[in-house]
Amino acid sequence: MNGPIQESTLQEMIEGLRRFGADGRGVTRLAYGPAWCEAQRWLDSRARELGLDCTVDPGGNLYAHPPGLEPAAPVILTGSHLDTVEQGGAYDGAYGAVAGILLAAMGLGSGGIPVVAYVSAEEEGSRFASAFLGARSMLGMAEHADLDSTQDSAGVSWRAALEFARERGCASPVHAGPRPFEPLFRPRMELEAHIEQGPVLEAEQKEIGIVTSIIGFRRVEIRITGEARHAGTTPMAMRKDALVAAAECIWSAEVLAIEHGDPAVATVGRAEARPGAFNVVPGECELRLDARHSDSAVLGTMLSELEKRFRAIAERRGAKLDWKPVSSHAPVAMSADMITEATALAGEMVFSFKKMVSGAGHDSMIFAGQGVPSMMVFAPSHRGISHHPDEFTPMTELWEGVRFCHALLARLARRDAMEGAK
Ligand code: HGY
Ligand code: MN
Ligand code: MN
Repeated sequence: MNGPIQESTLQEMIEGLRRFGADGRGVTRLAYGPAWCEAQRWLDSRARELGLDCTVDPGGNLYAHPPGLEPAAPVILTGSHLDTVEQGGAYDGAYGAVAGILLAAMGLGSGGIPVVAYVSAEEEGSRFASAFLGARSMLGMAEHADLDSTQDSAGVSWRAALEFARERGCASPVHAGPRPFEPLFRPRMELEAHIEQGPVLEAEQKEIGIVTSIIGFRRVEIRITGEARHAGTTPMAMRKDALVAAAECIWSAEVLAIEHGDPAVATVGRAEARPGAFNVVPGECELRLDARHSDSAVLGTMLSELEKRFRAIAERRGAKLDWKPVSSHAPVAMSADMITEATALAGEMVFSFKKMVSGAGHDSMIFAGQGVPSMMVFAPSHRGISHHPDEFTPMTELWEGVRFCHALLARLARRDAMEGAK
């Protein structure tokens, strides 16, 4: 690729990436699947055209780095995730992954601590409910047993999915040592460019968001078991209808979140009733619950209250309830130092900005949770739409975010060099 990296480069790569998993409406690119593999190989080749070397790790994460960079070198990591939700948009994850590659390329030859781009394998939990498999494997946070116990809804294990990716050059062999993954680089800091996925920046006409903390969330799989019976001959008073019990649970989750007030949210994103016939009272219903709050203690209270209310509803209706937590991530603060530098820089570059809490989870929360100074820079989302095919941000606004991150990385590298010289 020749010529300077500019807005058209970003546009060409964002629009090129969206083809992988495009399903006529939105983008569905599930971790380690065929579209995901093709997308990762395409990004690898584009990064090499920009003068970077690329390495894949055993977790299927792609790194784009200065040629000849020693593994375990201290670096600044910048990037985001490659996977999407089902029927998602073209910017969630993709923007930060492409921006990371451009930022690493723009940093070539600038001296100081190297900037390394990461494209994490999986963040959403769309295929593997436990979520953040990418960032967790980047940081060595997994046991060999997890590779078999972590399975998708078709019963395909993480290990088998990695094998599929490895056969396509998208992952390296799992380590034989005590842990399957070891960090490839030592991140001294982590920076993630991402779309806001909410309406605030556009409504307040701010160019960027400086993320101060990321909300905590819990996810639970719930199974309600009643009695499947004939829909015509079973009197209402003699039913144990699992779907009606589920409906009351779903409503009680909304009531509880409203009782707590913002930023509390609770969502049941999926309800699957069986057998699903017109003329059979549903005997079973599975729910997927996601609840969030910026305060860890309140989040814990919300979850125990939800479990209590759900169990009371099932009991009153003569149904059985199984409650299976599948992921739990505490709220995390972003690096105060990085926020200070970003705020000062925004003033100097005359960027309109807003400091804000992220209501969405991100890879950065895994880095921050492991003590890596981390921060995020948001670009606005048009009408706050995300996790939807209509997700959109004008390219000029995405490019402004890259321009800001480029200046911020240079500032952080200088600061790192000065601290190193002390
Ligand atoms: O679910 C989330 O908050 C993120 O988009 N994975
Ligand atoms: Mn995301
Ligand atoms: Mn997302």
